[in-house]
Amino acid sequence: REHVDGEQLRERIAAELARARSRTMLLTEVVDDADLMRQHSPLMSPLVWDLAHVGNQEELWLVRDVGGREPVRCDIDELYDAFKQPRRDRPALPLLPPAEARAYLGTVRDKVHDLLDAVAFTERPLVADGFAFGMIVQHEQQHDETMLATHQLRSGSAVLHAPPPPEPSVRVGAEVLVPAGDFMMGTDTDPWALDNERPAHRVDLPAYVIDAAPVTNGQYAAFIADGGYTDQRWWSPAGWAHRLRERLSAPMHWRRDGDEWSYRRFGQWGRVRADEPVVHVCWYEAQAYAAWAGKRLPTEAEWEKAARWDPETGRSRRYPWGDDDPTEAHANLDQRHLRPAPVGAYPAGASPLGVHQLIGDVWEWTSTTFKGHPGFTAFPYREYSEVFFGDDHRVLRGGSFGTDRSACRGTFRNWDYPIRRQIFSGFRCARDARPEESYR
Ligand code: AVJ
Ligand code: FE
Repeated sequence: REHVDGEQLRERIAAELARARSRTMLLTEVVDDADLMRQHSPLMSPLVWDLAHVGNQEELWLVRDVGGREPVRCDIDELYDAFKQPRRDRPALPLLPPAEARAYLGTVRDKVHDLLDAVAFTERPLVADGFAFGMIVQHEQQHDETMLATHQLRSGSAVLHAPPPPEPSVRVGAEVLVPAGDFMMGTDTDPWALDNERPAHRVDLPAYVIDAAPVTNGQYAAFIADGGYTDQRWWSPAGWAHRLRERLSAPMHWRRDGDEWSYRRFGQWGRVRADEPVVHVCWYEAQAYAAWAGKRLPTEAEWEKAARWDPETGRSRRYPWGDDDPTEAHANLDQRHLRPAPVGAYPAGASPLGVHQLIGDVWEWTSTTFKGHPGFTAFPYREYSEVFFGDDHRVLRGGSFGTDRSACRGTFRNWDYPIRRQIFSGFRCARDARPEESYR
């Protein structure tokens, strides 16, 4: 483990906690109390549940566990336990009203600052390199992305506004060949990496070809225009059944306007832009598109090798551009723009092989079901990821415009059911390399 000076670490933690909290506040201050208490979709919690849940997790892990302090209030643990309360039932719970929830978050945060001053970053795994604090920062930021998805489902006028992302500054090719060979997947060294990203392990892959950019609205509209949604050939049996049941005919939030598609984004209708990555598609739609295009979804390992493998040194890096943390020039993250950026907008974020926009813009579906890496150990709790291992969930990679940089890196793993599309999900395609391509 890298040695980090305690004072510097304390400052970094305080800054990251503050950054997460200002986003939480923004997302919950732009609507009134009635709106915060309302359920905008049975898929989502009322925003006021996420709000107090963020404070409750911070209390459980930092105040009680790391700090060994007296509970702030144990009477609400059950209410904000995601496993005891299914999302659809949360609006009926006796939740803390917004003012009380905000006061609770403030009390917990004051205690956290108090214990942060006193904590020794010993080798105890929970506190080494400030791990528990990093986990809580990422937890709050993940709920901020969930709250942003709730905002996208909310009806009524627009309350969130952001400047548009940068325009394209380079032309991006169609595909990139990744040569055969092994690479290091996962990590042992990233101090705030979560349990499912560990341990690092070698994975050998045959040569493959991956799209240089996420599939765009223009490409996806061509699939629709070609009858992609009504041609069973492209769909898996489960995907076809789901398509019929839900009458899917376009990405979520799309509407036909004469010859064009429009799209409702955070309460405002606008034209679908052809060069922007498609978002709000489920895994079944992504899989059908890939089949129609004569390709397939990348495996999770293929995605990660494209994002991290440095052909020059053979090393795996933290990000496509290297080991440095993301800046505004690298990727569309941090809810800065509230929409995916057109392809070609982030040349500085490309990988050495020329794969663009792997980080940010849209979460990318992979063909892989969510399992532990070989040698996985749950830490610090089974309910973060281990209880979701199995065949039910597909892995998504790379983060979206709604993801914070603290909860996004080349090893970061997200997962969801293959029917879900209220998340900021898109995809890119891959295919096996043809023999004449791999021996160039
Ligand atoms: C990793 C995004 C699937 O939101 O369900 C939040 C993150 N875990 N609270 C989720 C999480 C516990 C999780 N995802
Ligand atoms: Fe949570």
